[in-house]
Amino acid sequence: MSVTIPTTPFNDQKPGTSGLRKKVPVFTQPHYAENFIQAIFDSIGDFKGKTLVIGGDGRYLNREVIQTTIKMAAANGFGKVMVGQGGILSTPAASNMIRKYQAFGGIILSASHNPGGPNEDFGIKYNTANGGPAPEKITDAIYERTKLIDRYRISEADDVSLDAIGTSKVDDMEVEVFDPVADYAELMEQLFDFDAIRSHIASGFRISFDAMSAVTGPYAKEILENRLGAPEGSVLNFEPLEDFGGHHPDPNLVHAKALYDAVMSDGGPDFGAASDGDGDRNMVVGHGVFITPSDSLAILAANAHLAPAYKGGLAGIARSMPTSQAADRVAEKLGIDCYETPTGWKFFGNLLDASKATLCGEESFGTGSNHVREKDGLWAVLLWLNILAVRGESALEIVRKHWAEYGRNYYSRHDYEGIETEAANGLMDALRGKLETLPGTTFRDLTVAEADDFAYHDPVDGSISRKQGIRILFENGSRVVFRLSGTGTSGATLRVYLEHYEPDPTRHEEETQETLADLIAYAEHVAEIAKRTGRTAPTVIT
Ligand code: G16
Repeated sequence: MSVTIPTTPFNDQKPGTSGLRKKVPVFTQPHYAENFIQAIFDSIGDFKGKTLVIGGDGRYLNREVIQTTIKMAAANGFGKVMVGQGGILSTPAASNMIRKYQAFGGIILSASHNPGGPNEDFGIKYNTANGGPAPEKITDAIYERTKLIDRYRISEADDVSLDAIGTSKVDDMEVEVFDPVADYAELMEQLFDFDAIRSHIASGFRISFDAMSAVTGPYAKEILENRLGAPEGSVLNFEPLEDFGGHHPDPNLVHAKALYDAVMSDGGPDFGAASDGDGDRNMVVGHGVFITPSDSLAILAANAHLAPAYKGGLAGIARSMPTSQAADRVAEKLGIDCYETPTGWKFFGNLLDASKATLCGEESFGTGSNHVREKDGLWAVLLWLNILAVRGESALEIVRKHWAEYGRNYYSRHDYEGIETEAANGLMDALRGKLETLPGTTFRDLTVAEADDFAYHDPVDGSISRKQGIRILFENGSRVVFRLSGTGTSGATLRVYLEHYEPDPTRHEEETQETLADLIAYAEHVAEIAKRTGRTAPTVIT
């Protein structure tokens, strides 16, 4: 039996870069999650009798909202839901399930790399039938619906058991609880040369993978240890925990520092990697070298043909605008297109669906391909392992050779987290106001060539997305980009992206922050960060 519950709108349900992310106490307000889920169902067309995939990253509130979603799906007329066992399903695995089983769409419960727990973050995201995050026209429609919503429908059935694999019913709707790892592991076996990776590991190549007490643990255990033969203990923090052990499940140099230090230490593993809360991000570290996400995209693109799935070459590469231009150089050499999109994986969907791009990547530790429509942390690690196994060289050698061939794009992102929203908006508005006056101005050895507010014209559907970040480009090829994060849950986060291109191989071993010092000083000079935000240093440097 289902019932219709009257409700009133909340005024803060605008999806950000990747779905709706809020603190848990916001989500646990009566009707809050239900309103948003109903707004999704009201905005996605006719799904009567169709299948919905449901999963999450296991964080605090995951199980409760999964039960709510199942009951609302039944009351709204879905024919079937497929739910990851224990409520667990990584974001890339969810994308695969939607595609493989031709579901109408999916609901993913995650706040990605943000911390979890009773006072931390939670999130709800809708993915469409191609397996990718809903494009802006759908997220805009969902937001408009949240402003008017006056009722939602929900079944009064009992909770479904999420722990046993099998099928059951909620009213007329079928519920299938499935093994969240099996289909994904099978897909990875199809893409990569598991035999080559297995023998490389058997010959003594040592890897260490930090699952950060998040969703990737069961996937990494099965694939890296069980199927590829990495010794037990190669996968660290493999049990998904509701609060990620109190840590940020954010694979970067700050939050995955223990792994980084271990790989860098004398006698440390040959290769280390970490993934985030919902398994779509990756950080990769070779013994002796941290590989920036931008460099990783470029190196993977240059070597992808060494893996079975990409041996026929790439159709094109896509990167988000703030991601360094290292991949552009690879695309140029390969004679393929390189697309520059706004931040947000949803912008890659059209390019992948239209076979314009095969590999995509972002500076925010995301890399992926046309195998699903989400970025994919373990996929990136396996592509690296496949390349390392075939080339038989260390990651450090591969990186150095890549820089020697293409030049090095020194790159860093400075984040100013939790600043006042008004101050952050004021800073961006002031920058916008002076864009026209910047070309031709100089600062130390830098001369501004161009300055604009990035707008993206989607080459597939013709849509235009404006105000996607301020770019200041210098005559020597360097860049500074300013934008406000769309994934934070308190105040605003200013991101400053810094990039300097160095073609000279004798200057490829410099310290990154020193190399970027003039650009860092310019960012302060042009944006008046300290004066406007009261911050004299970034919160996080990656
Ligand atoms: C999400 C998006 C990414 C984006 C990242 C950072 O990742 O899917 O495309 O690059 O947020 O966005 P922002 O700079 O607006 O905070 P995830 O891993 O958080 O889902």
